[in-house]
Amino acid sequence: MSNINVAMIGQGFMGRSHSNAWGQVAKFFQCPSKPVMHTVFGQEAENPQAFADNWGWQNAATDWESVVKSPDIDIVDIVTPNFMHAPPAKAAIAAGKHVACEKPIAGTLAEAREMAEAANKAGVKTAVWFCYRRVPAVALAYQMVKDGLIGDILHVRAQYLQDWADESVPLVWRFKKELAGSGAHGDLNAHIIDMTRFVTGQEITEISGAISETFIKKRKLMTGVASGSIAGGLDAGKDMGDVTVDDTVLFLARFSGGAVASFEAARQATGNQNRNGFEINGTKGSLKFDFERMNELEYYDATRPRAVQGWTNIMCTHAGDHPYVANWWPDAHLIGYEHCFTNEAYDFLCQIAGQTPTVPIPTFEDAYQTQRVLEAASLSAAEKHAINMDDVK
Ligand code: SOE
Repeated sequence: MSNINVAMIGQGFMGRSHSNAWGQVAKFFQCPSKPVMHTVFGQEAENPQAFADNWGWQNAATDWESVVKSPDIDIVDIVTPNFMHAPPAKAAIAAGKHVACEKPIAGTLAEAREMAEAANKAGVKTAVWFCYRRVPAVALAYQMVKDGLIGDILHVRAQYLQDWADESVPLVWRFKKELAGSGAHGDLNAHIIDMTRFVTGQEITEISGAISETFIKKRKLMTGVASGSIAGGLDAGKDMGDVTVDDTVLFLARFSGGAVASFEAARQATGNQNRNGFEINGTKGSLKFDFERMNELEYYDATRPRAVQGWTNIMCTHAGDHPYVANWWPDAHLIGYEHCFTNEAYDFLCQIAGQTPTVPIPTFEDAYQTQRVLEAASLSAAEKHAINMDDVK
């Protein structure tokens, strides 16, 4: 098996989940090439050598420009905060590398468009880590919809609710528009826009209305952590820094197949720690998913005799019937959040090798379509009117 050298740009929470994925994938999957954890980039203040030593990266670097151009590197994987997605991605594409990037692909629509156009022109393979497509239950929902098991889709109800962003959280990069692009909207609605586009196989054609709110308008500055001090630097000299992004965005939409939809992203939805999910109602049945019960998919089969119709709870852990699980554990031994990243690392290696991934991978072009919806919803909330997606390029 040939080696394929990976460089990761960034560290942090996603750096840990991606390092785990690149280190595990060849152990659990028959990969078309063996990923080598070649180099990790981090800022001096983040001690990339300690990170490399802990996670098994062969080299550490503090100069991402040279890393992405290195002839030793085949794949560049970007896990930096949103404002630092486009520069390394465009440089890596220009150097002919295959590029994977965390979501949302960019902080702005213009950057997302530039990244997609550059990738299309260069002909390199790209992937965006919308990891929830690779939850077996979500991949099963995709297959069930594709097989017509719930008929024509009428309603899509999606929410991604968290409750970590209370007043104790200091002003980190996620709360600054210059660094994140948006708040819960780009962080969480991005996931459910991608997930519902994936499961339904349809595009959003209209944003019918939207609302955005920032409940906590100022936060304590923090220093010492690179991304945090960057955020703090934008408010240097003050005790409290201004939050310049949303805490929650809700919007209504229409899908190309005629369904109506509601989306809600929130970071102070007390009691919902990582409640990412959907309910999709069709003419022949319905599907319900809740990431806090990520191994399960609920299915209502309306073709059954009315007397015995009811919600069925499918434990999506049966090898051969449910995607990915044959590579993990026996029935009901369950998988977790980190397995979705390893599943995606495998599918990206397949995509690069010209093989078909288990389920479609969101490329930069695909993620640009999600970014268009994010932008349209933000415009709708700001201008307080419906937005036709044809008007958002
Ligand atoms: C924080 O909201 C976060 O880490 C997101 O950025 C991730 O994309 C999501 O998978 C978990 O929550």
